[in-house]
Amino acid sequence: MALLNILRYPDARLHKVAAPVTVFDENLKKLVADMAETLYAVPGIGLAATQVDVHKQVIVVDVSERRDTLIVLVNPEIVEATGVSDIEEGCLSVPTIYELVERAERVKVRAYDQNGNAFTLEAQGLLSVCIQHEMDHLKGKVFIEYLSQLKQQRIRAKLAKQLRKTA
Ligand code: K1U
Ligand code: ZN
Repeated sequence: MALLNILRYPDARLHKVAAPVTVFDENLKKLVADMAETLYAVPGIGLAATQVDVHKQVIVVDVSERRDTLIVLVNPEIVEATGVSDIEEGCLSVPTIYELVERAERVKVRAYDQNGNAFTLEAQGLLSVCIQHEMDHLKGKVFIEYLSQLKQQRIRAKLAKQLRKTA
């Protein structure tokens, strides 16, 4: 297994649109294993393949307290969305920024696991918000792009300042 490098906003590669997975092979299993290892090491509660510069529709999520309930979503599709959530979001690609984004409170998601088995998942609360956030990454959208231009400008300035400090 290997730890993967996570792209940082405003890297243009975060805006690439991920392609559906068509082959469920050993390469896909290795990608999922590496993404899971990276998720637990960082740590985060979700990671999309886009964030590690792999432009395939693959997501790993674990919102459990014991960090022992990994969910793998390949080619995820939201088939039902209800309610409005008010959970603040963070992003491993936009460190130190936490913002509220309007999301559905509950989603029903159809997806495949890394072995090609289809399943349906009903999610609510943090799991629901996390899945929606990760699915946006697969579409090339970063959560701060829901915010006003002024807020986005301030965030970009803050991130640039952080980068100068660590350089
Ligand atoms: O996509 C990402 O960058 C991961 C992101 C997911 C997310 C968090 C909160 C709401 C929606 C989506 C993160 O995991 S940020 C880190 C984080 O929230 C966390 C890290 C360790 C323990 C608990 C939470
Ligand atoms: Zn993110």
